[in-house]
Amino acid sequence: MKCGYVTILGKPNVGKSTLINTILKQKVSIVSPKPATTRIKIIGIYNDDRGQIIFIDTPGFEEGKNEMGRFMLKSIYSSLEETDLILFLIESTGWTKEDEKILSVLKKMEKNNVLLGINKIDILKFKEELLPLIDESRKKFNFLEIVPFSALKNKNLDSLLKAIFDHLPESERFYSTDMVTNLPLEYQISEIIREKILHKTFKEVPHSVAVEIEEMREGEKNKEIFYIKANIIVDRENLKSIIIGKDGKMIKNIGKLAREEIEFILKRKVYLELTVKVIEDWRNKIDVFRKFGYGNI
Ligand SMILES: Nc1nc2c(ncn2[C@@H]2O[C@H](COP(=O)(O)OP(=O)(O)OP(=O)(O)O)[C@@H](O)[C@H]2O)c(=O)[nH]1
Ligand SMILES: [Mg+2]
Repeated sequence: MKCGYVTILGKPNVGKSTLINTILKQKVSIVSPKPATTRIKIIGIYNDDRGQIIFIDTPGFEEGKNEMGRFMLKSIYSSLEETDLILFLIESTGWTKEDEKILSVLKKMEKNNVLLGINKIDILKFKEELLPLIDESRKKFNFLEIVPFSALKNKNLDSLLKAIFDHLPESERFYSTDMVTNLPLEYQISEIIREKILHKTFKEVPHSVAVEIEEMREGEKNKEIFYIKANIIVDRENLKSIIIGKDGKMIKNIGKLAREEIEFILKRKVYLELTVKVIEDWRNKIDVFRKFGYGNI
């Protein structure tokens, strides 16, 4: 039996979280078309007859622009030290400067346990374009293997899983087979709310938002209903009105989408109360973003 840790590494938006969700057939990590969606290390556990893979989804690798960003980067480095395998992702459209930068870090760390995943092959018009890219990649670094796939369209993920199992150590499973993620329920719920906000906002707004669960309990009168009170935190006063929207339309819409998904996970009716709060420059306040669950290494 094989078992071990696989850290997924790559620039923002390359499809790390999508890959984990597709393999686990469950949303453990939120996804959005905006870069820098993931903020913490998220663990997703995959099991089959061959053994167990513990995937670690990391935030997109980029220079920390604020305290939170620097903490995110630190947490990526610590995963790279501890993991059995590194799955480095690039896009099928070719190597970018950002990819090269990540590769230089792997070289500097003298890593010899790196698989290269080429994601988003569905956007290629001609599949022949892959061969030169694979050749070019092989010349750049001593990857254990190079596997092209599409995380979104679930293409060639069998080959990826095979490559991972081939290179994992022999071991019994670390986690019981019914465990899919390490995320506490409270954090899963706050991430679902944040995901809906990410899909509805633009430019700097998505990055400025955090979600904090203030209260989570059974309804007082009606025990069937689960009551959740959450605060949407923004880092500037003028973003408050964007989140609330004209006549409160935006926040209502975010609340409805989030509630439906939370009800699906909890398998019960939910009453979700959302409030918008301003905490000036929260991404530079360590004790604040730690409280939201970010920056825990
Ligand atoms: N066409 C296509 N799009 C994909 C594929 N995989 C992911 N995407 C899209 O790419 C965008 C980013 O996906 P994420 O999974 O959030 O990317 P990430 O690497 O986790 O991003 P960060 O958390 O910001 O670092 C989303 O819009 C996905 O739907 C793929 O195989 N094909
Ligand atoms: Mg992500």
